[in-house]
Amino acid sequence: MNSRELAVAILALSISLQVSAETSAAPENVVVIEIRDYQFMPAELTIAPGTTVRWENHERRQYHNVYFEQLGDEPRDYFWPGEYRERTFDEVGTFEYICEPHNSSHAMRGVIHVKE
Ligand SMILES: [Cu+2]
Repeated sequence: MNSRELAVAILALSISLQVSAETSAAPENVVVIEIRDYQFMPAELTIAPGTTVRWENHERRQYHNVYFEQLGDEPRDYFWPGEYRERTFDEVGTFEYICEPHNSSHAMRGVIHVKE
């Protein structure tokens, strides 16, 4: 194998590894919102009814939470880097949420639009 063929083989291998890493991250019909630098990414999301949203904490050492006051959540359900929270949205509507400890300090909030 010459060096060009080797480079192509390595490229093909790295592409297949990326694909398998992505597909194993979250099940189908789960939409991931990443938390980094005190932000929900994306902060605004539109989904169809029945979709599950997963909030993943990708900080180095900061905990956060996902607090839907209108849904009667516990405001102190914090989760740490490497952990996540999930919620399935069956009803159509607009659902605002905040990170309760960082809403005032970092404007850390988001909104989920559930539409048919
Ligand atoms: Cu937070």
